[in-house]
Amino acid sequence: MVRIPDTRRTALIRFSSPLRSTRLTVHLGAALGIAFGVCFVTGLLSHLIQHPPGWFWWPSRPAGLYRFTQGLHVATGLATVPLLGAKLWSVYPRLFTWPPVRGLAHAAERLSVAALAGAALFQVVSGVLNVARWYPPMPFFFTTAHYWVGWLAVGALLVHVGVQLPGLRRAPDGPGRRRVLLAVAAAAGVVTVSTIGQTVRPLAPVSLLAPRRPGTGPQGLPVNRTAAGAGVRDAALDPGYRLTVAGFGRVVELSLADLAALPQHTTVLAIACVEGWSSTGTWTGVRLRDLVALLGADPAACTARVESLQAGGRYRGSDVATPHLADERTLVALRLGGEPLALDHGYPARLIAPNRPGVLQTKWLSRITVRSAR
Ligand SMILES: Nc1nc2c(c(=O)[nH]1)N[C@H]1C(S)=C(S)[C@@H](COP(=O)(O)O)O[C@H]1N2
Ligand SMILES: [Mo]
Repeated sequence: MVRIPDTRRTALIRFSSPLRSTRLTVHLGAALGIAFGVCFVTGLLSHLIQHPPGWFWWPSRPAGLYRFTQGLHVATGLATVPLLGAKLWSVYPRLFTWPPVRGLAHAAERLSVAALAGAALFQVVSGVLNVARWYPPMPFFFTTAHYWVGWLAVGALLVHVGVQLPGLRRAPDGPGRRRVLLAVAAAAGVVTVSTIGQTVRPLAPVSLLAPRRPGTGPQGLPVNRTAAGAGVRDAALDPGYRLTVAGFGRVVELSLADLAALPQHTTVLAIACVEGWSSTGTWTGVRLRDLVALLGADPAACTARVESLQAGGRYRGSDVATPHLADERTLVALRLGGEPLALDHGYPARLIAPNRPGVLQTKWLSRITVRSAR
């Protein structure tokens, strides 16, 4: 590895502004590393919950855990915006050092920095676009790209830290480090306070930058995809509607009146969207495990696939793992806030389960297929 002597390093970094110093860069890097680490782990968790490999197990309690981890994912991701900007500002003069490459090790180092900066920018920009649900600038499938570039960023980050750490033990300081760090911390604070209201209710009024707020929308809950958007209006309003529950060689067809005649339960649970917003509702309906029991099956030994009236689309169905299927708070909800579900919230019936991403809370249910777990 090529070591630049401290004096030269200082000279290179100082470039034009006296505020730049290696120690500032190190401190920004540490803050960025923590935010990035939390963002990566919570993002990985969200991915595993949505695409569970065989070894993965996710409980149904505590009910609000996913709401917390995904809120943290989006909040730490957004906090990296000012941190990343300041960090790039603090080192950008180095991009113009001459000669641009001093040997193989230096070339590898510069390449890893380019990969890191590129990946970090991609994650922040694509994440913000997804929160804003503005997809035209992303000609790829957001979830897959965001997931794999996350791994790329973490890999490049580890290389970067490994390369830089040995030379930073006595990083030279600059005069304005504290002021710059305070300014960056303040900027990160403003970003957090102005967006976290999308999931922390008391801060909703100052949530100027959050595209969605809890408490807005029909029945006081934001809508992710409308019935018209999903193309289910006619099927959902059809008086001949039946919910099919099938498995273990049996098929049960339930009308809305049949469902309403089964024991009703009420539970307070949040929709926690992967996009970072969340909102709490009071749901009433039939326990999923009671429907499974209609088939003569033991809910504690089953999983289920729930499907929507929606004909196509990635989110028309979801899998319910055993902990959620057996949980007494998991409902096929018919009512929200004491009234029949609004059409846009999944009328006539939707799934609502504790500790699950919003994307798995399938609306406009048409069929539940129950299988033995294993
Ligand atoms: N059938 C169906 N169900 C769905 C979706 C969908 O697109 N189709 N979107 C999901 C997503 S991403 C979220 S966040 C929640 C939002 O529920 P709400 O619109 O009632 O707030 O519904 C989920 N259920
Ligand atoms: Mo969502």
